[in-house]
Amino acid sequence: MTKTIIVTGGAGFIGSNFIFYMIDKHPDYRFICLDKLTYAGNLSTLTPIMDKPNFRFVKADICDRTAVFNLFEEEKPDVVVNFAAESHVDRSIENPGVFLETNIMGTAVMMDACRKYGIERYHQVSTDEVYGDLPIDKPELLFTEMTPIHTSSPYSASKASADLLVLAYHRTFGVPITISRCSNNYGPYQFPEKLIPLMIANALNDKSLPVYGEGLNVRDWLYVDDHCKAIDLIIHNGRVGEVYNIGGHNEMRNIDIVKLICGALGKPESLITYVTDRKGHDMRYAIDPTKIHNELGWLPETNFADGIKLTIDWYVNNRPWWQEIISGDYQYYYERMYGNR
Ligand code: NAD
Ligand code: TDX
Repeated sequence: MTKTIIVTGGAGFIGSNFIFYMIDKHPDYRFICLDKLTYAGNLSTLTPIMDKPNFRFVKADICDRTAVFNLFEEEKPDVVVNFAAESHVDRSIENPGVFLETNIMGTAVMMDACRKYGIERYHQVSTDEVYGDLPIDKPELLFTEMTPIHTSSPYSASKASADLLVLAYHRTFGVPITISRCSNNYGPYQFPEKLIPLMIANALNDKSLPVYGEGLNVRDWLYVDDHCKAIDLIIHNGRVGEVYNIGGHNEMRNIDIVKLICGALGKPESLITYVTDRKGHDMRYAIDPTKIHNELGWLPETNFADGIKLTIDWYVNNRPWWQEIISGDYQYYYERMYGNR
């Protein structure tokens, strides 16, 4: 049966990949992308689908109650997938306010709209960072859905707050929700402030590669399409009220990723510069995806060797996409963040 799906934050990294994946997989569905187009949103990313009859782009802020309610009234969505967020930990350390506004208050507005107009499913895209971090020397420890919330940064605290609010709206008002908590994503269209695209862009420009601390922090990397497939499964078959962890058992140290990028691009490792560590830097993330595997049959399909090659090739072949970004306001961000580090 056909559905109308509102995707918030669909002009960003994962949201745009999700829309591409879904519009291909469910050509009979209607998709509405609601995005404020912050520094992280890029309308040009959506050019290939902009003229499709089953796609509509709406520039709006999820905190704007009137705009969100009007859109619900007009479109009567069956499903909402909320990707819209401030997503970069370093920016949340510099300026927490907008994280609280968008990630918490914006989610509250989305929940109120679902409550008022009714919804078949509201899906909240959350993160493994809500669980805090794990020690490096206990590799057997993984985040499960039962791991207590224990946040480190204003970003993760805001995402955890949103999760709690979503669960509260389910329990108190019966809003049919699901939540997914995914590990670090990588792939095409990721804003070059995040580790992998930043290192690729800098290496291609023969700029120094700023590794925080000693580069020993571990992240559990997942190719973005695998995340999109998991969300598709959850919104169709996931149990209402449930949280699903998403991750592919692919733990890597930051320094090893940066060296791999140097090798793949034929750049010298002497570009690597160790810089002052991130405040409150989480040591290790690692997801236990048993629940989503057992209940929904999800397994990651892209291994890291293939995924990182696809990603590096994409950045090599799509220079205008990221060069335009790094020639604008991004320069001021880069100077503030890395200038005296
Ligand atoms: P992103 O920063 O690339 O994109 C965020 C998008 O949201 C942008 O298009 C931006 O314009 C939009 N947006 C921001 N504030 C808005 C507002 N107030 N109203 C409407 N739109 C707004 O982020 P991403 O990396 O694609 O992450 C998407 C979601 O997935 C986030 O909720 C994030 O917390 C979560 N997540 C990300 C990762 C990751 O590795 N990137 C991992 C797990 C979870
Ligand atoms: O210049 C850098 N140097 C560096 O050493 C940058 C940008 C990052 N790092 C380190 C910090 C982290 O240990 O690399 C690791 C990854 O950093 P990010 O790409 O900023 O990601 P992270 O902080 O792990 O958060 C990401 O994963 C969870 C996303 O940005 C979040 O939105 C998601 O929720």
